[in-house]
Amino acid sequence: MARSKIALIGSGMIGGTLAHLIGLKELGDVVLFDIAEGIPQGKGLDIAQSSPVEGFDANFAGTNEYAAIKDADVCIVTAGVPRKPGMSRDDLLGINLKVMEQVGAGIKKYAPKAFVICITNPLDAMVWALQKFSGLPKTHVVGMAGVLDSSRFRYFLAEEFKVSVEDVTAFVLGGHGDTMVPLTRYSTVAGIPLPDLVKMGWTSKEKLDKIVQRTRDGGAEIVGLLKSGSAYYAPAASAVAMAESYLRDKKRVLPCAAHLSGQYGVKDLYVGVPTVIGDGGVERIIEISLNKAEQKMFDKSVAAVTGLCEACMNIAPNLK
Ligand code: A3D
Repeated sequence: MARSKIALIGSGMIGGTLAHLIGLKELGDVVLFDIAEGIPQGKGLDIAQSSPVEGFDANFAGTNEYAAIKDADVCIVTAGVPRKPGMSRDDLLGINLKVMEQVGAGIKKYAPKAFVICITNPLDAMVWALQKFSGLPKTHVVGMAGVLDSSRFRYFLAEEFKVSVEDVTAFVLGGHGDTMVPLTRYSTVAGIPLPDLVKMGWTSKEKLDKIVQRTRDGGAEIVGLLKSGSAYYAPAASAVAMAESYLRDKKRVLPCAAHLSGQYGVKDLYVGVPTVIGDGGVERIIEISLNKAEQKMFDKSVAAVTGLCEACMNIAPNLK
């Protein structure tokens, strides 16, 4: 059976890390695409030269031509610019929207059957625009944010409770931004919900609130430390988990920015919700019931995403 073909549109910090992880996991052959000449070719060659040491088989092709992504099974999009300290994700909107138009046209022409995972920020608006520009089915265009946000939440909780990260599950809803909604009552240690752990004296409500806020600010914390660019190891690992669930039909339950057509009372918008990802793409959207406080936070998050999509339509009226 032929290996899967995975196209990485954007070969910067996340793109290069994606290529390396895909090789290590033997998920398929990789095409690294970028407008910068030499970068995708150099990264591809460098990673290929690590394969004899690590013992994995995969081809790595670097390119500046969209034709090279022809018939890709999966496209992971990181093309665009990342944040610098002091910038919000939304400050990237104008530049990255133009990039999404080019990327959407390239995917439409050469890889219309691909499962597309968008990472470019501001995520919820960019994935929405990418779906429209590419015209691919909504089940096959999805945004990576929730896996990363919940992974950050899980890591902070494991650190607080001094337990393995493996035994912590976390639930994050809403847009990828300051309005994201980490849901404590759906987050657990080995099945014990966080509010119960507070009652058991494992932590306090105040400490939990701080962890929730640190999760919301997780991206900015890394941007502040790196000073140029944003996080890339954890974002790449998160997108690879989504690609793997699709390629291996694992049907994992993963929080993703998915197209909503009435679920949670939201129409024609991409917002972070729990999904099932299998070989049909986003096969299911899981609707959980929210209490009043959670619904209020979710509504605020949806309003922020709506505002960003409206800003996109003002720049690119063909998105309407
Ligand atoms: P970076 O290392 O700058 O890589 C971006 C690459 O895109 C560069 O190599 C550029 O040359 C390339 N590029 C620019 N314009 C185009 C174009 N028109 N066509 C093809 N390639 C192009 O950034 P990065 O890899 O660190 O981050 C990539 C994106 O991911 C940024 O928008 C970040 O804000 C975003 N990001 C999102 C998350 C989420 O959780 C959603 C997390 C971290 C970063």
